[in-house]
Amino acid sequence: MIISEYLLRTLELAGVRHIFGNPGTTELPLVKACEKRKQLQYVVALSEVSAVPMADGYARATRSLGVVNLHVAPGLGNGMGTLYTAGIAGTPLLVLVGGQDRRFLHTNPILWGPVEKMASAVCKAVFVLNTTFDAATNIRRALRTALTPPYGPVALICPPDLLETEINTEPSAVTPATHADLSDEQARNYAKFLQSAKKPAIVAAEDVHWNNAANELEALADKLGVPVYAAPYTGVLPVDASSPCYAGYLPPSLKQVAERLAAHDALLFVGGRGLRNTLYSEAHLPQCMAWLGNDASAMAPDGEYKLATVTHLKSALAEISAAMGKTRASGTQSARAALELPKRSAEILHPTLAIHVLLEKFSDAIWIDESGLSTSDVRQWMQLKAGEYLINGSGGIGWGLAASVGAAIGRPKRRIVAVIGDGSALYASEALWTAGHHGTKILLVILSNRRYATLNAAATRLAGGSLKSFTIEPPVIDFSGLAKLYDWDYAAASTAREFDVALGKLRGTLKNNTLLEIKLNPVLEPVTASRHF
Ligand SMILES: Cc1ncc(C[n+]2csc(CCOP(=O)(O)OP(=O)(O)O)c2C)c(N)n1
Ligand SMILES: [Mg+2]
Repeated sequence: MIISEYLLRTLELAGVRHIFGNPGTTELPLVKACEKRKQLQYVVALSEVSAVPMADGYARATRSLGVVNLHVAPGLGNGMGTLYTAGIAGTPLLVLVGGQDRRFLHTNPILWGPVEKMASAVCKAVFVLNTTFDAATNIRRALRTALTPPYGPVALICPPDLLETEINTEPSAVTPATHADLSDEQARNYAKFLQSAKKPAIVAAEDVHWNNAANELEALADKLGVPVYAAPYTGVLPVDASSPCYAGYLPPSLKQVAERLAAHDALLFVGGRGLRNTLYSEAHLPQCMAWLGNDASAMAPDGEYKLATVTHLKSALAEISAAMGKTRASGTQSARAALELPKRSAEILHPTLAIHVLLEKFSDAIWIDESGLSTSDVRQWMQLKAGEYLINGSGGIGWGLAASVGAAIGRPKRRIVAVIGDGSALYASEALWTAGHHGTKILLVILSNRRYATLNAAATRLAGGSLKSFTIEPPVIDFSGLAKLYDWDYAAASTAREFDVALGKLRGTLKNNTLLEIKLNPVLEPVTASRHF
């Protein structure tokens, strides 16, 4: 069979059903081979800027490998910002990069460039199909590396002439490498670490999702009555937000993190590679710390871990619970501090109330949140399930809208709600076309404050006040035009009364992809805005 068929059949055996990409000449063999497959579909995105987050959103929402195809040097370059994001959030992605036909590579054909060098800046490993002798092995090697933790993007560079060449090898399933379980002694040490502390806490991050360990984490936390914080910028919610142990997301300011955790004398970090933070602040975390996760590059945020083990979290957390023996029923009270809502007025639409109503109405949805200054409000009141609240995780905006399209393609039976700031919505808005083309039924809520409000909040702290450059009007961006461009339904609300009417029309299953624009008065800030940094 030809190498492209070998590649696709090997991917199918790993459960891959979609390849997201923006194709070019170098992709002809791959696209042609995809069209011959029954189980596997090539999903066209209108740019690489949307193809990568689509594959990432798909992977996170389905907890499986995402595959994305990028077109030689310019295509890979366009995808690098969001490949970076997938790497930070630890998403397993296989990146099929179009190589250039090797028969004329020496003539410097257009689109050619240092693709291996470029890919290696944002991928954990880069493999190349060089000859008929190494092609099958390198396909298998790339796939196995992508499926083995710590997860992240893995590149496979595929010259089209080689993809069309025959090899005499039958595809078979690739076995990813797995992490070892904890030994009895290790499990006892972690149990002792938690049980000998007066007031321990757990800080959880993405590995919990990828290791399918949310239930075991909750059981462990419950057993001791320990609160679970999501580490700042965690790209996938690691524990049910409705669980009493969920203590909320830590803010990305080290100073605020230290304040939130000050009452705890011991911290167990579960997954993650450290605390992602922004805007310099001095902070000290004097607690005794331990770590469990998939990536040995994780560093203690302050000092050194007393215990650190690379392991599979699902079994490790269950082993630690078992090693604790019987504990007194903890009867955990909700670990999340309550906060009062602003007063409702029919003629005003407060951003906090808008988020609160959306969370109540769509509590059963998978949420993609890139709502700028409103993100802390979402986390304050959300009751979403583990794995069903997604954020970019890197701070790189322009990810959420396209990620929601990938999530909707991967989870067609679920309602997908994306809440996106007006600035963030415009980095890769052509993803709306792919949604229309595939008949998804996404509810996209755009928070239209005609500002980069987040940057103004930062400027207020660092530069003495808002800056003119962060106001993105005039002209006022007309999101009804964007909806029309891609054949989405459109609704808008600028008062609580209009918002109620618009939501009333969104009952049940949506008939079409729907863009709901919330026109906000920028003077009204989300009540948790101060937690943003
Ligand atoms: C890829 C990328 N480019 C630029 C930025 C800088 N940035 C941070 S927040 C922001 C504005 C977000 O605006 P919007 O989505 O409207 O949300 P708001 O701040 O208004 O709530 C920008 C440009 C970034 N974080 N990532
Ligand atoms: Mg905005």
